[in-house]
Amino acid sequence: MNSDTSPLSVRQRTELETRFSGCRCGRVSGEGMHLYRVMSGDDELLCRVSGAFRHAAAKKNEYPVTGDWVALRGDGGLIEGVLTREACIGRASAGGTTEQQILAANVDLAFIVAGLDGGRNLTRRGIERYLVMVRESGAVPLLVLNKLDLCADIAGSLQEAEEAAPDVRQLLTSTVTGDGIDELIDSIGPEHTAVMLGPSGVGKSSLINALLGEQRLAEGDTRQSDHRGRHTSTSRSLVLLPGGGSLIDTPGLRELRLWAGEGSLDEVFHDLEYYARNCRFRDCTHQGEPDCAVQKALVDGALSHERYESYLELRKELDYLHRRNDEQARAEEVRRWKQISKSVKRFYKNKKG
Ligand SMILES: Nc1nc2c(ncn2[C@@H]2O[C@H](COP(=O)(O)OP(=O)(O)O)[C@@H](O)[C@H]2O)c(=O)[nH]1
Ligand SMILES: [Mg+2]
Ligand SMILES: [Zn+2]
Repeated sequence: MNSDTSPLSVRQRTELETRFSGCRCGRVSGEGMHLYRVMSGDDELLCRVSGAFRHAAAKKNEYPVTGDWVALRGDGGLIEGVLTREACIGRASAGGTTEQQILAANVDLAFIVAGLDGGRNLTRRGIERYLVMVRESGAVPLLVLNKLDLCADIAGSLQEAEEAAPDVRQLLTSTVTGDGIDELIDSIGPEHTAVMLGPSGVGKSSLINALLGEQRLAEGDTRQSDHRGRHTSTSRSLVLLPGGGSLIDTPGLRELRLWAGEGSLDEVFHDLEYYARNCRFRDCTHQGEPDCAVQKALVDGALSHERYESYLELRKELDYLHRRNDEQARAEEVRRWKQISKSVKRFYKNKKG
């Protein structure tokens, strides 16, 4: 990557020059099992992480992900390190461990894509959930309402989206008619990285192909009788846009378990937070305490029950996550002390012997 035009942050550039002097810089554009596709200058390389990297990495999420800037040794092929990430999109990883799984690194802009073809492709809950994830990352969210050509009730859909994401810019698009595609392109600055988020089948890959002006990514055919979308993307990939800027495609997440702090939730539900400021208790849970201003807004009809319910649901999920994380941190602390006391004992034993 030419360091004069690359969108590396100042921090990352400094890191490259100090910690990884003599290394080449590249950007991860795809991930396999143990292989990474890395763009560096005009080259596209298949890389592995170096032995030293593997040795030093303590957690899974320290390994490269799509969008990462990496330092390559020699003529490439070996990843020596991952430059400290700027805004990352992440979720709680599936399975037993409580760890954040990074879906895309170094993103400036996040498109939350919903389908206007009715049914389950546009749900307020879905939008709110994705929005919490994006707020947590620090990237700027933008709501893309796709399949405009299939929309029966545009005004109604817009209002629903507006209620779920009151202060987020909306774009109406169709990959069939080409509506909104130019605006979508214009929203991505030449040095920006955007990511496509949203459930499977809403048209993320189709939108990227429309932006590229070619069929680069596999699109799923929802008309197929098995409905499983044989061709839908199963991995993340980063593409460069002709006019500058990069775009990361993500496969639809079957399960979006949130990884976020209270602050991100409050940001998404700032209408509710606005009322909450007038609750009698500062730690009011808005579930029956006296003088609760949120309950009052519900009774007055200023706040919809749907939104209130969805806030409670997401907060419950995040509370659970935070509790789990605390427990895990405590368990790790205990383990660490046990290890220390063991080595202290060993030390004295060896001294005696
Ligand atoms: N009618 C219509 N169909 C679309 C539009 N965008 C995508 N599709 C179709 O929706 C299906 C899923 O698209 P795809 O891009 O694979 O969705 P992804 O899973 O979000 O990447 C495919 O059959 C596309 O042809 C659109 O704007 N209008
Ligand atoms: Mg796709
Ligand atoms: Zn309250």
